[in-house]
Order: sequence, then C-alpha cells, then structure tokens
Amino acid sequence: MEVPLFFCPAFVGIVLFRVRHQVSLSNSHHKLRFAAKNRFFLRLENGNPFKSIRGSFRCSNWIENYPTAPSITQIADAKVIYSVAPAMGHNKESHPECNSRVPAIMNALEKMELTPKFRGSEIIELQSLKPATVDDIASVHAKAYVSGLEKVMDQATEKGLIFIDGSGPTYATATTFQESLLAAGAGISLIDSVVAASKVSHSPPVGFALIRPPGHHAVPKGPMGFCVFGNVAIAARYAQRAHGLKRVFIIDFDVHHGNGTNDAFYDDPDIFFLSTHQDGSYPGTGKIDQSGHGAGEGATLNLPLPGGSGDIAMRTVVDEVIVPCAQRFKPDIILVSAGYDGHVLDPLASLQYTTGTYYMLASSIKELAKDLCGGLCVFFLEGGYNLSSLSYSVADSFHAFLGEPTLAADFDNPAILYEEPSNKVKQAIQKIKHIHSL
Ligand SMILES: *[C@@H]1O[C@H](CO)[C@@H](O)[C@H](O)[C@H]1NC(C)=O
Ligand SMILES: CC(=O)N[C@H]1CO[C@H](CO)[C@@H](O)[C@@H]1O
Ligand SMILES: [Zn+2]
Repeated sequence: MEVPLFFCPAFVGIVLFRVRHQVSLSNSHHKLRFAAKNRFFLRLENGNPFKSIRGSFRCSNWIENYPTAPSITQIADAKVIYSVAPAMGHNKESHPECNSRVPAIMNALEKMELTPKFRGSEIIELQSLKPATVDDIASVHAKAYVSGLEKVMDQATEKGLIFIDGSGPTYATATTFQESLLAAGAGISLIDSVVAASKVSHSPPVGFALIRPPGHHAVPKGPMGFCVFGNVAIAARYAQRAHGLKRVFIIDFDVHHGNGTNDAFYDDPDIFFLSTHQDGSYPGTGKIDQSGHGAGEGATLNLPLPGGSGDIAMRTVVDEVIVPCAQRFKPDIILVSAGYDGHVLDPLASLQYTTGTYYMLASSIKELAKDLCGGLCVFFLEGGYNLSSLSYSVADSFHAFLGEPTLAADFDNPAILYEEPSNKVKQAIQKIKHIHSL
C-alpha cells in the first residue's frame, strides 16, 4: 500500500503535492480491494510530521484552485464555514457508516448551490486542516487507547480490515488512525475560526464539521458503535483550553444516545450535555434519570423519546426543554452532535424527523447561540445513513444558517408519516421538566 503522506522531512517550506491514494489488501479469507478516488492535497512543512502537516483534503469532484486561507475578516463576513474530512480509507463494504456519506453531502451542497463557488463570501470551506494532536485526543481519551489504536494500524494494514475488541463493533482499516485524527482536527479548526470571527463580528458564521468517523459513542477508554474519537468532546475541551470558553453546551440530536460524550463529562459542571434519542435504541444508555454525578449533577440531560416521535415532538422539545435549559446554563459556546439518523427514511432507527425538522433545529440552535453566546456554534456530523435524507437534511440546515427559507417541502413526503405518540411524548417532556426543574 502506498500512503506516502507523513514522512517527507526533506520538504522545506510549503509544498503542494498530490497523491493518488490506492490500497489493495488481502488476507487468506477475503480479498478486500478498494481504490479510493480521492486525492490528498497536503502542504508539508519541515519538522515533526504530526505537527507539521497542514493537510487539506478534498474529494476529486470538488477539486478547484486553492485560494489561500481565508482571512479573519472574510470568515467574519460569512454565514457558514465548514470543513470536510470524509475518511475515504476508513470504509467497510455495505456498512452503513461508509465512505460515501460525506461525498453524498458534498454532492447535495453542490447541486443546491450551497458551496463557496455559488455563494461567494457567504459560505466558506476551511481548507487547511490540521490533524488533532495526541494531546488533543488525550483530553478526552486514555492515552493507552490512542497509542494502542496507532499500534493496531499495522495489523489493519496487513489484514485490510479489523474489528476493535469490545467496541460494540467498530471497524478499523489501515488509515483509521490518521483519518480519525484529521476528523477531530477538522472540528478543532472550526472552533478556532468561529472564535476568531467572533472577535470582529457580532454574528460569526455557524461552523459545520462534515467529518467521519463519527464520535459521540466513543468512550474515554475506547472506540464504540462506529465511533473512534469523540470529536465533539475533544472540541469542547479544546474550546476551554485554547480559548478560555469555560461553559460549553452540547446538544446531541442524533437518534442514538451519545454515551461517550455523556461519560466524558458526567461529573463536570461546566460542560452541559443534552441528548435526545430514541428510547431503547443502541446502546441502551441515556435513561431519563441519568442527569450527572457529583459536581456535575444536573449538567447532563437525557431525554429518550418514544419510537415514532417526529417533528411535532422535536418542536416541543426545543421550546420546552432545549431553549430554557441553555438559557439557564448560560454557555460560552454551543456545540452540536448533529446526527441525521432520526429521519423517517433512515434505516437504523424509527423516529419520524423530516428535512423540515432538521431545518428547524439548525435555525433554533443558531438563534440560541446568537442570544446566549455571541453566535458561537459548531455542528459536528454524527450519524445519518440514508444518503439522500442525510444530504438533503444537511443542505437544508445550511439554508437555516444562511437565514433562507427551507426547501423541505421539495424533499419531504407527508404521506409516509404516521401519527406521533403524542401522549407518551408529553409524559416524557413533563418528566424531564420535573427532573431538571424547567
Ligand atoms: C433512502 O431514502 C430514499 C427516498 O429518498 C429511499 O428510496 C431509499 O430506499 C432509502 N434508502 C435506505 C437505505 O433506507
Ligand atoms: C452512560 C453509560 O451508561 N455509559 C456507558 C457507555 O458504554 C460504556 C462501555 O460499554 C460503559 O462503560 C458506560 O457505562
Ligand atoms: Zn446515531
């Protein structure tokens, strides 16, 4: 295999080069083969490979000329800033968490004219991404896990694909370690950008990290449920450490419970974790009475919603739970674990959110950040496994960030919806309001 990305100490200064990434792997049982069509564009500077790489990564469809990094004024004038880390080498055939997810989103953004090419200064793609450092990752995960994962990369290279023990099956390939560092780094870079923009503007752009592998199930001591590193949790710690943003409010609307994020901050009063998820879905954690521990008592809110809950339920949750809870907490920044697997068309769960629900969430959370923390807000891609509902929902979230009307009516088919379990939803909301005195 050929991944000549990280060992070019001879390059001095900044060099732009292109690599065709091609891997073919086999073991005695299966032959695994793929030739990722993506190309890596890396700028290498002299020195330690891990510290010196500024890798900007794009899939071949969107290759254009590279402008120099946007200035702070340019970022401050934008309404959306996104980063792309699609982890093309981290893939398993017919696995829902596959490498076509981010390209599908990019195609939809392109088709709906929601890229910088069509929107000029309103939408910026952050192209100079740094992988997260081991220290960044170790702010959330055990160092032994990080070094252990790096070590098993040899085995993954040899076998093509491995499953990591005890991880509620999470696969790894030869590139998983590096690509997971890049995903976490793509989130961190957005934190830097929106914070810098907020110093010169009262309405900095909303950030969106279009990254994988996802992160919210990854627990401090290991990977779990398709997730390798807790991207949102790592970004929360980074925001505190690098920018003095002490109080972080994390909203997780993925259909599954973000148990990794939950565990990372369970006894931390400064990081509020609020998760809505389908009751009884993977991994079965996030019960309504799990509300934090010790000094962090009350700074975790878990709201399991009954199967079939949809747009009406989520609108009520926003008004009666998310908004009052954030207002009371008074965050310095809002981070979002944005999973799109609660969509009615998603194959992995059975909630009934629609494109319109995701537009409403994006728009409400953006307003909340504007009211409470100078507009500081970054979304992180988590789940979402129907490529079309995933990509249209992300695109319509962009419309919300731009302050433009929703196009949900073009995508949503009300005929496939059935009646929401409104009594059960009402009971769950009453109960959570009681537990958290909302
Ligand atoms: C995704 O949604 C489309 C409708 O937009 C549907 O035709 C397709 O079967 C769905 N795919 C999966 C994997 O659920
Ligand atoms: C909140 C919670 O129950 N978290 C669990 C997430 O999964 C890990 C690994 O199985 C458990 O150790 C945690 O207790
Ligand atoms: Zn999920």
